[in-house]
Amino acid sequence: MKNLAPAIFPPKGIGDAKPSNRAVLDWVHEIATLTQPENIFWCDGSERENEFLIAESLKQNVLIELNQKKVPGSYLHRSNPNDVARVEQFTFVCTPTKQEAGPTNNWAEPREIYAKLRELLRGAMRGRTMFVIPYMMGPADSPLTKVGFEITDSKYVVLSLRTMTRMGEIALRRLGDDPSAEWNRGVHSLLDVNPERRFICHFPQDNTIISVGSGYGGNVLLSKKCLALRIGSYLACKQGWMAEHMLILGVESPEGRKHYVAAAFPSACGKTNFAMLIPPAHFKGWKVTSVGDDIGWMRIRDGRLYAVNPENGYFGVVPGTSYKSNPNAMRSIAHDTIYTNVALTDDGDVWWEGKDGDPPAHAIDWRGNDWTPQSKEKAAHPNSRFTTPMRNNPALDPDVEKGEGVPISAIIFGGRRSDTVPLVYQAFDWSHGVYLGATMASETTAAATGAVGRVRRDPMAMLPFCGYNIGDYFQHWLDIGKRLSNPPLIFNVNWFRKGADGKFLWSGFGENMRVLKWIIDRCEGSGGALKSPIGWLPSPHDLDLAELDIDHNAVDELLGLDHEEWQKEIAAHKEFFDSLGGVVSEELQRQRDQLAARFKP
Ligand code: OXD
Ligand code: MN
Repeated sequence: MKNLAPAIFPPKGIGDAKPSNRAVLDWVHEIATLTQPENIFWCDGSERENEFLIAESLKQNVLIELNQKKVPGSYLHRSNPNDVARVEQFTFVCTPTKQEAGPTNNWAEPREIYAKLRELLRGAMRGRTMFVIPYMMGPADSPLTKVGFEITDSKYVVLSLRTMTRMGEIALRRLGDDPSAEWNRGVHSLLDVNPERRFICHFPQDNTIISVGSGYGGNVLLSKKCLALRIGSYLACKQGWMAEHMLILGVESPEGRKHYVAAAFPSACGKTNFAMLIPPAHFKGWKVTSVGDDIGWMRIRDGRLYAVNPENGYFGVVPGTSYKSNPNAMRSIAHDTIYTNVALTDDGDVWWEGKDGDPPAHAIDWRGNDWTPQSKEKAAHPNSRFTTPMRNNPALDPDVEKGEGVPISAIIFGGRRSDTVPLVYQAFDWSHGVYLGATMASETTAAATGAVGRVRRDPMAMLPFCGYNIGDYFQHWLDIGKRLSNPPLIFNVNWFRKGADGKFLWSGFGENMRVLKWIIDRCEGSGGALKSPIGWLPSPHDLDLAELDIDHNAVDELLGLDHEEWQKEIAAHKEFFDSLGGVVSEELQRQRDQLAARFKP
């Protein structure tokens, strides 16, 4: 087997930040005995450690140095071409009974899969360094904050977690020495990066994750999808809070009135773009700030939902990112960024499809091959990524570190739908809003392996991330609503509706401010709307469309309801609920019956 991650031997003072918590030490000892690494590297998250690991990664070709004048502090990583996206088919929720994992998760019996993983991990780190990474998810003083440890044999993981989490000493301090304290155990090994030995396994009852055989971020940065969403959602249900696949943004009016909004869109549907939206010139004085671009943890306080972003950085989709589509993302990734699977230009810069300017005459593509604009292959992989600190974002919200979180006025659901679903509408109440979330659907993207462009139901954008029975998850949403005296209003948006010519009807990006403004108006009780069978719909004059180049027919189409399409949609909702095998509560079934009844003359 090719040695994918040869051991490194750090100088004194690096790699020796051994934690003092007995439970952690015992666990590390157990994993080291099993995997037999050459040495153990105890990460402290310091600058010195980071510099050392970057230097070693450059030597071992884990990173390629970019032109430091063009993209200071930035590097390129190429993952194995067989390993470029999340692998939902190899992702498991391992609960004592299949019923606890529910109908939407792959399930494995814990004892059997532990035994299988143990065999795969036996001796897997021979000749390699085992890194032990302490990290914290959430602001330092938040009651929602969780501590995790990731053991890994990948330097790319260490360097990425340093950006994506609050890593090192800060996490050790938060954990303390109590051996019974709650913390997540994450074990990752590249093994031989073979799809046949690739498993991403979650053990919610043990607060444990084991990921083998992959080096791709979504499968191996265990803080993110694995802890903050799959294990997080399980803990949230047990402990009475919410872990959601949501961006969080702040919107401030020229008069200084501020609202926070959380929005759940499936992977690669524009969460990062929406979180970093820059209002068009017409909205002079309006400000949008980002709290988070992917994950929101929310808890109840004074009858309202308050949210924190558990993450510390962005792991965003690169292709299509430009100064036109997302200037704040471009500024964020202009320095101190790890790029994965983008193209390398001859002058050491990075390039991807959709970047501003002309394509380079020659580049090295994401696989390491020569590329020219005439090449049939894409230069950057469609799911190529940037890993960048949230501090790089010029529009970072000032309250991002606030432990109590930010109060949420509205929750938005959305997906990629060419037809049927209008640009925006509002649920009648919380339960109806839960129904909107539970039945949302989207055309699939390159963020996961498999067919692209197929409409699939993706409840609350959590289909691949809900770590327990989806029926219990829906019920948790309904129960949370009952505890809120001042619940957020719930909306559904669709930026992706197409006209008969197959072209998008809505220009999206910054212009989404117009939709956001209507949402904020509704939160303030001032926005107009018409009652429709699916919820409150704006009429064209309820949206501020001034100075927007769009014709009336397109607006009518964007806001229109086609009854025939909706009959199909309602049938698809029924089919989806039926496919879940009886786990959907009567309350949501009733919502569907009421929706169908509202379409009857
Ligand atoms: C992501 C995803 O990487 O949702 O955020 O796939
Ligand atoms: Mn995501």
